[in-house]
Amino acid sequence: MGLTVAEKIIAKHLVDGRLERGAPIAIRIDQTLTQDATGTMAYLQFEAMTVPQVKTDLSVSYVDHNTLQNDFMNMDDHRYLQSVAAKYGVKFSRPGNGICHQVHLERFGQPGTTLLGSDSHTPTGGGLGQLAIGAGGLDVACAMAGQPFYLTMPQIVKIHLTGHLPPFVSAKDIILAVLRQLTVKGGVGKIIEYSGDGVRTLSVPERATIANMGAELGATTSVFPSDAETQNFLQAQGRAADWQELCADRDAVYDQEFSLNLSDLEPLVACPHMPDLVQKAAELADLKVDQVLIGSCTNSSYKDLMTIAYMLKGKKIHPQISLGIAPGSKQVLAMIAANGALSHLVAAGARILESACGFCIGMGQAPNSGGVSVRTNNRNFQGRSGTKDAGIYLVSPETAAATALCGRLTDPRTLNLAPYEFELPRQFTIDDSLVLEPNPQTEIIRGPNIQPCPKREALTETLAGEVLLKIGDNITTDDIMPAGAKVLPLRSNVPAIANFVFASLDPTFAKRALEKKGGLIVGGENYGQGSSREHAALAPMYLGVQAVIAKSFARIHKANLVNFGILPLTFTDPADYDKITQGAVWKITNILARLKTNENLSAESNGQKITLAYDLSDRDREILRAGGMLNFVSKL
Ligand code: MIC
Ligand code: SF4
Repeated sequence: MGLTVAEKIIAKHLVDGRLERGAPIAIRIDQTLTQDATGTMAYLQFEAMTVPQVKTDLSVSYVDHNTLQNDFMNMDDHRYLQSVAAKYGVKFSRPGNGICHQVHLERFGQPGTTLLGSDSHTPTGGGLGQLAIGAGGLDVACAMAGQPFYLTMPQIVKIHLTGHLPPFVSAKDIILAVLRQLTVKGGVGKIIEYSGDGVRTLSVPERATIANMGAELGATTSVFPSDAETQNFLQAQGRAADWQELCADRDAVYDQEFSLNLSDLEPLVACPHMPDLVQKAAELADLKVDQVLIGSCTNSSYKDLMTIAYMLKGKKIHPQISLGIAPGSKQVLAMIAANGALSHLVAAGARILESACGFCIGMGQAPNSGGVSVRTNNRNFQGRSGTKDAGIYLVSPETAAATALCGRLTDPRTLNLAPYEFELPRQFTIDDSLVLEPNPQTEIIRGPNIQPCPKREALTETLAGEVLLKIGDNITTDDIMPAGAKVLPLRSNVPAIANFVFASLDPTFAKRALEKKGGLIVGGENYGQGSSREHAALAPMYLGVQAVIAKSFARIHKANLVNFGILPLTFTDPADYDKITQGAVWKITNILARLKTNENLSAESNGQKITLAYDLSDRDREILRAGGMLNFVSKL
């Protein structure tokens, strides 16, 4: 039986388990990436492991999320990250060098290798044929310490692409079409693999856009084959030696198959407040828009910026629109500056923003109240932009540029422009001077904002806790642990950031949890979707949360809950969700014994009884019994 691309990479890296769907496996990790918002904790945890140097082939620490530097805290984090990277053998991509996923694709990703990143959009590397997976910071710290990454062997879904994109229809429209079909939970427990003649028509940055937003499907990762197009890209990045061919065998077996004819696609829009609420741009033509933002790890490549420069050249943006553009990397910015494309953007009226995550994570550019903001990034969760009642519409760069010109949401095909013929440069501008090489002699610098990672006690046999919060389906990690300019500077200070847990859903949560000395959270389907931020588990742990009972969980968040010793439990009968009311006290008994034998748990409140399940590997259950990963590894 033949193998898929993902199976080939996993087979080569398998250190434990069998290549069987649903089986627990462990894979060797070749490369890691971290970013500043998750990185400080990851390196504090790595330091606690007392490993002298990272054991991966390559580890890179990026600073891209928080570059506002409102006060000392932010720059303190940068200093800590720079010094800890140097000491332990990690390359350091300085602020200004660009967004981690864009830079990693350009300068470091390699077909056929594994990449583990403390950011949910790490799968961007799938555009190069790399098996790139997002995880919590602690899992990445373990990978840097030389441990394998443990996961459940995902199902593999094939999306067969045929045809070619019509003019002004873009890679973003492909992934929006996939999201419309599969929804934000359609990818949970799955790897999405792209194949077919249509793949050949897509450049690596376009493939990366699609793989990037596979995160919004909840997928473990997405992966493209590595072909002649991949070779061209790597060659143009001066990295011809990093290329290897990689494609699925003809008789590879998939768990699900879909096909998509690119020639039939049209410009699409994800409407507020979920990336899968997809409509045709043409259907929203009456929507008046206040702001357009182009950038983020989804759509800030050289191709994206050249395309919008072509569309805006010689024109002025609509007077009602504020247009912000953040090129994804220093390389992109340097190239559009050198070839004059930047001047077209500036002349059209764009505000040029730093090459960083910026608006995508609510670090500036919050829309006006009740505003309509059309953006090229990947998440439009309510409030993430910094303005709770704003509506965020996710689109391609082409649709964004057309909208900036017209002031209303505009299908770019209606501008009747001649098609833009993009050609991949034969040689990208290469200047890695903002990537610092390690130096083990470096002394680590810790400002007052750098606080140690808290631990918890080992699990007890019985747990009794009040239901502190009962919430519905698709709760995101942005709901659990908001980001934005106020909260992000506290990522290295868990006691301080814990005050903001569930702040936008229930501002009293943190206070109540502390007063009650912890308790339980009850959620619906797909609890914890979105970002990989482990603070969405770590901060609740600090507040004493002992278990989350939900209808189902998103992959990365579930792993983070286990890492921090919080039980991720599910209902055996979904109707039991209705039996639990906020404020009630539930008691769960025989926990240690049942986790050991992998049996369901019984919970009881005022004479009512329910049975709770969990889907955890032997190792996960041991980690929970120990009270989390840090206790678990210290016992090894
Ligand atoms: C995001 O897009 O939500 C982030 C910010 O990049 C996060 C990481 C974080 O919260 O630090 C992610 O996607 O993992
Ligand atoms: Fe940064 Fe946004 Fe990408 Fe997250 S999704 S890595 S915040 S650009």
